[in-house]
Amino acid sequence: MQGSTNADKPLLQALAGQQQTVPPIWLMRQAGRYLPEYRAVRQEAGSFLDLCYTPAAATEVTLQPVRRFGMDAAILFSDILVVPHALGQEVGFVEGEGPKLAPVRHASDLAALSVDRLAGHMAPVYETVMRVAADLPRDAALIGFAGAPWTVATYMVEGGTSRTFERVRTFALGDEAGFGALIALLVDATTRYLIAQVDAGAEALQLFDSWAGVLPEGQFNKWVIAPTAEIVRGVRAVHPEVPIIGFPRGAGARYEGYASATGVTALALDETVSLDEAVRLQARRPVQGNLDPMAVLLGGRVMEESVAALLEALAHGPYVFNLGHGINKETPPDHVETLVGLIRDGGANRRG
Ligand code: 1CP
Repeated sequence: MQGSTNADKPLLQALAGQQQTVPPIWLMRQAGRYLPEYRAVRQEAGSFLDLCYTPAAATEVTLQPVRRFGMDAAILFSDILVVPHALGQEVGFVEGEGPKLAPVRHASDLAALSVDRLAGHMAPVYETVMRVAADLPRDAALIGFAGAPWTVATYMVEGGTSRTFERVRTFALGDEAGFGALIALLVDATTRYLIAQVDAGAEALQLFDSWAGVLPEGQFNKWVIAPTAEIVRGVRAVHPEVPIIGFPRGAGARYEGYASATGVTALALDETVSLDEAVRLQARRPVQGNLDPMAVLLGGRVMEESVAALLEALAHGPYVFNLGHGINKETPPDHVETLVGLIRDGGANRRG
């Protein structure tokens, strides 16, 4: 787009399987409330969803962490819940309470949802992708994303964040055909949405399956692995080269099976994955992660030692530095600045 190539972009090189002297770094939720400049734009924009659908404002907050910290990637500023919103579900974000959705509880509720509205609804999001792609420094990559069907379905069925997941779990267990129809709708919408993000300029994709860890084996195969595999196939049919990072948070011992069965390019590891296991997973594909977000919140020696251990274990193979989950909103921005310095200085020391 600006005459830059993968060779200029450490993130894309790492996702292509190349080990880097200094691993590329970005952080999940790197744009957000811990940054004062984000809070200022957020206040101007009105609601959180208005911010997601206003290209100038969304472009600005997408670029803020790249500007402030020199991150190796920008991640599109949006949310996983814009997909159910585009399908016709009522979605709102209540200050201090999180997302609230008019819940889908039965197969019959699906009649109100349609993928036909997706392209029009997402036009401002694709406009944001184009603007960010045009404004990004040439060595930084643009990551597009979506929620994976299981995780998006948890919000659609529970009507918001859940601790127990009893409604979505009993729907999935008790009416496999009905719940399967919801998942199929999400597979279709998510595949189209990701393809369009790449068309608009996204250079890598991440699928967030934040609640993958709550499912028992058979259900994990049905509602996490199979739909993700279908999305990966669908996106690759149109964009065979685009790297796809899978994040089945909490998958534990099932990370390897998830990676081999879905064909994702790289694995994002949550902070519960041990370094030994991370090294084993890295033997077969690039990995990303998995610093405990609490170590960055706390900063100081705990953060330094955790970073050193991660670099020692993972910087000898294809590796993208990141957290195991989103950054905590109370994190002081200067801890993030120190963190980026630790990665880059650590890499520089290893060079010599
Ligand atoms: O007040 C605000 O400004 C809203 C806070 C906020 C932000 C900054 C929400 C509400 N979403 C986002 C942005 C967001 N969400 C991004 C943007 C890019 C970036 O990373 O910088 C991304 C990738 C997401 C993804 C997302 N949204 C996930 C998957 C990752 C994860 O954290 O597990 C999930 C589960 C959501 C749902 C969501 N959005 C927002 C809230 C409060 C929640 C609920 C979280 C929960 O249930 O615990």
